[in-house]
Amino acid sequence: MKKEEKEYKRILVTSALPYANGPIHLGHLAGAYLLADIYVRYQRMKKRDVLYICGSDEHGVPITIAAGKKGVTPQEIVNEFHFRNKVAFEKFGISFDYYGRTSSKVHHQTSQEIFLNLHAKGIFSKRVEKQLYDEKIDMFLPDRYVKGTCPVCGYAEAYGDQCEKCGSSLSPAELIEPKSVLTGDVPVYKETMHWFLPLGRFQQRIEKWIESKPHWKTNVLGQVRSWLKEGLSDRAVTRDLSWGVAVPLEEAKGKVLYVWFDAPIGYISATKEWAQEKNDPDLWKTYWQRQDTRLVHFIGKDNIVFHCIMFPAMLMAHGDYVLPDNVPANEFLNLEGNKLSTSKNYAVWLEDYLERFPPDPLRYYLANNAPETKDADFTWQEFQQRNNSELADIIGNFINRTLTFVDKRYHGLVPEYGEYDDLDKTMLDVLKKAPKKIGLYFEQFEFRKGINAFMDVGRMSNKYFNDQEPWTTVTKQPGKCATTLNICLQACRSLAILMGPILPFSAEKVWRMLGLDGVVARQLWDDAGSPALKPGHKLGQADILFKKIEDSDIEPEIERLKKIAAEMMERKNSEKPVVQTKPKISFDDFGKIELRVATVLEAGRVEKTDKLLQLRIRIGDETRQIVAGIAAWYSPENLVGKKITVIANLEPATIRGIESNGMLLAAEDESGQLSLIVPDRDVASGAKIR
Ligand code: B3M
Ligand code: ZN
Repeated sequence: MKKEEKEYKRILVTSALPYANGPIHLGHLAGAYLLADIYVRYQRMKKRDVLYICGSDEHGVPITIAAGKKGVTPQEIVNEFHFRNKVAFEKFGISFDYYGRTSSKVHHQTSQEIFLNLHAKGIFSKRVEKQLYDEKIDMFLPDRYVKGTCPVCGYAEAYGDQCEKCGSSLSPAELIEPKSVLTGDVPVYKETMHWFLPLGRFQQRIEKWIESKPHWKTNVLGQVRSWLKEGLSDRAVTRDLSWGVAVPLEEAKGKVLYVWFDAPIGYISATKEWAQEKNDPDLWKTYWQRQDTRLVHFIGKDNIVFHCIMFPAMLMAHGDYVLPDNVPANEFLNLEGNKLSTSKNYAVWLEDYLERFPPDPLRYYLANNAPETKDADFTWQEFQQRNNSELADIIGNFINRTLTFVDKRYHGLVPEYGEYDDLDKTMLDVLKKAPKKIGLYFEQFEFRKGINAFMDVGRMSNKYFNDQEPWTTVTKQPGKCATTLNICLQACRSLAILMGPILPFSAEKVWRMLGLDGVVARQLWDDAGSPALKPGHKLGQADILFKKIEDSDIEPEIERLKKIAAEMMERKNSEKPVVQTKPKISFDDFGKIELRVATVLEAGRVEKTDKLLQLRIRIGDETRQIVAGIAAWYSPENLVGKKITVIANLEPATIRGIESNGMLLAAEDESGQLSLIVPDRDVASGAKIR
């Protein structure tokens, strides 16, 4: 939807702060960085006041896990990857104005100030919670530090926050036989105090604010509205961890701020550091505390709730801050048809890419194949094809044939133009309209359309060259030929400006080949529409703009990924349970299990999951509630009245906050098909199974 135009004096753009626990890969670029950079470069060429902020997210459990795996401290791991990622982004042309880091002093101070501001206003609620605690190392265990059996699918290696096999999001309390990842010990429950952000208190304000954003991308609005529909619950903003921003309260010694509380504040602290570098320490307030700032967060879809609900709630509670004008979140990028897996090295790392290819072909392919509204897939073959038959054959070819023709026939000088014929006028009109047409797409975050519109200018330029046949008119109608090549040179200059945000390195190269001073990045975007090359202007040296990519350049990469994908598939299959996966038990052990026939009285979906159903069942004259991971196979309405079989004497478990008092029996085969185990004759509910 179009948005009503509000007058903004400046634009503040952020990209999600990447965890400094590993290198940058294509999925990062396609998610939160490349499109943001195109947007920012375009806005700069529109001569708007735009500030582009990012930095390393250096706290949180991902960092401590990575440090633990490498046997280094969290500070050492973030130091390594903060600088590696900063350099890789720069080489790829991601033009941050400032790239900060959340382990900085300014960030810790800013986070603590904001926490104390909310605390002083009584925003937080405090609650004593029981958390899993590893007595051997005297440490509370964050969710990722607990492993156990998934209550939904029985996978023995599920984490406390998620089961990687069936995808269910879990809490440590739901795991069966939880174990500490650090010591293997069985953790105990220990009481601990935490501070909570009562998001429910901001539900109405956030709903009203979101409803004022009908122009947001549907994938973002869809996710936010489903969170709001379920009702916002309290979010813990403190953790019992040693690595992070210390909670600035006497009574909270040993606790740190939840990483998703401090990380978005990283945008603010990085802006403060930027302002300090500008020797104008208060300048950050102009961007963050003036309502005529347009704030745009570029993120991946897994960060929507934090940028559209939690961080705005914090800023609303604090007051004084602008709220995001837009959060154009991208979906995910897959790789050769499979999900990226950094742990299995099933990824294309930016540093590796840059050792073998220039940045622009990847910028072009990733931006033109971006997961703007649905997941996208990167293949090396298509990368090669986009470079060779689009960049090289359309843009590179047109510019090269124009420059070599002028070099040969006009000694490298822009020829004088004469009378314009219809084809000339059409071509000049295409150039005139291009900046507005492409610019509008970029303003609306429709980058694929904007890039296609740019390529259309290249296609029409080639067509114009062919239709005017300068290789014939050069002898038969020299005046016409001169006009044709004059207009082709104007088109080359327009293309250089229009490719500026997308292909910044190639744009500067074309600018130099045209013998022009200055840099494309400082040109006025709208100038792409006017023919500014003067007759007699001396061109620079023509050169190949886009080198063709050969099969031999990409085959090793394709083979490497194929091998890893095969290993992942092999591992997945090998996880398939053989007939006997558990130790033998005695008849007496089996006798302890109480198996009964039950009748389903009611059935319903469990909110926020697509795997779980909540059933009210009758066993004889007793009714009870159980939760079952069968939603992918059975709809609730088809279960009412059905006779099923259950384990009636299982310890109750709490699954997604719902007490489950028993477990139904179902069989799942290798193909993933699942069937309930049901009596094949009509026996009464409560019937004993023996
Ligand atoms: N560090 C990146 C992620 O979830 C996370 C973003 C923080 S933005 C404030 O992959
Ligand atoms: Zn599972």
